Amino acid sequence: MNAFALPQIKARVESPVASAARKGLSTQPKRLPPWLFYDADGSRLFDQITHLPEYYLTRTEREILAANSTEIIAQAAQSGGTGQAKLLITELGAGSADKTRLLLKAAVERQGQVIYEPVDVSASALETARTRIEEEIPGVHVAPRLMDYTHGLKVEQAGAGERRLVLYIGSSIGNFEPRPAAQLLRGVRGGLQPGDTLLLGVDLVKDESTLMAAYNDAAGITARFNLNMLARLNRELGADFDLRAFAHRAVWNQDKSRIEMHLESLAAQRVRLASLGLEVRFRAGERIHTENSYKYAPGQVEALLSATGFAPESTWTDARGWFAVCLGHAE
Ligand code: AVJ
Repeated sequence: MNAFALPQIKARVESPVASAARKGLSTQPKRLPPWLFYDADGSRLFDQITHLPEYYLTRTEREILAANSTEIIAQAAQSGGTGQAKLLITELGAGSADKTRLLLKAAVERQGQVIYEPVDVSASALETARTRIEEEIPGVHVAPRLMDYTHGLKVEQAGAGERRLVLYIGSSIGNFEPRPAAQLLRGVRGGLQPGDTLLLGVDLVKDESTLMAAYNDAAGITARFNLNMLARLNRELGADFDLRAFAHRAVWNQDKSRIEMHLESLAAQRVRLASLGLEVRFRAGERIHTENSYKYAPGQVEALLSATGFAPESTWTDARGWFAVCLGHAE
């Protein structure tokens, strides 16, 4: 093996962005995965979405957590039988800090000190979460974990007298089709001990006009968020997508109980992705499927938990029944 071989080999390994684009734009129908939304610009746009009047998800879940955080923390600490445990709080994704803060405060009130482990593939998101949380909530020690939780959760076992509470809130599970969603939760269960708990936040089925408005906001921020995926490929892969030649489409798929987001080509066109050496053709009206956002029917989140090794304990919802947060313990 000569010393010059290694850099060459490395250069041939495609980045996750490059291989997602190559794969997704070479298949029919075309698709790009939703994690591609979240570069720095996309994360900023998503944050703006959470403040939109039409986007009820974030503020509804926050309202549920604000009203019930003490009870949620108490149930998690006592779950699966007698005894009082100290909670160790793990969050899948580092992005929902604002809502997490409500639960961390309740945990600090109950037990004084709390270890909080945000798990994310983005080092910068973890760093932001660490500084923000440690500054704002005395008593919380942040222990970031840089990893991809979609293929199983590898965490240390909670110590004696301790229990882990895993947070998977914000309707993040909504991006996954039923089978991968169950696989993901089974992978989480695999990292837990009986008595550990999972708090899962899901968006619920509601009238179509409310759902549609949340993904077709009047200010056009969701459109920019969707189109940013193409802008990102332009920036990172030297692609030449003309953003004016694609349009944001969000539709309600009643059969599958999901909002789908697509990018629709407004003309027949060819796009070059320079660093992939790839040219992609589009027909007029052809779509790239960028996201699914599943909406759960009452009882479905409990069924999903039961099917993946968790016994559902309690479900909290808002007055309109728009969003649900469900606690289950590992069996
Ligand atoms: C972050 C996956 C919960 O599905 O509502 C917001 C992402 N997409 N607007 C969602 C999103 C369009 C969001 N999740």
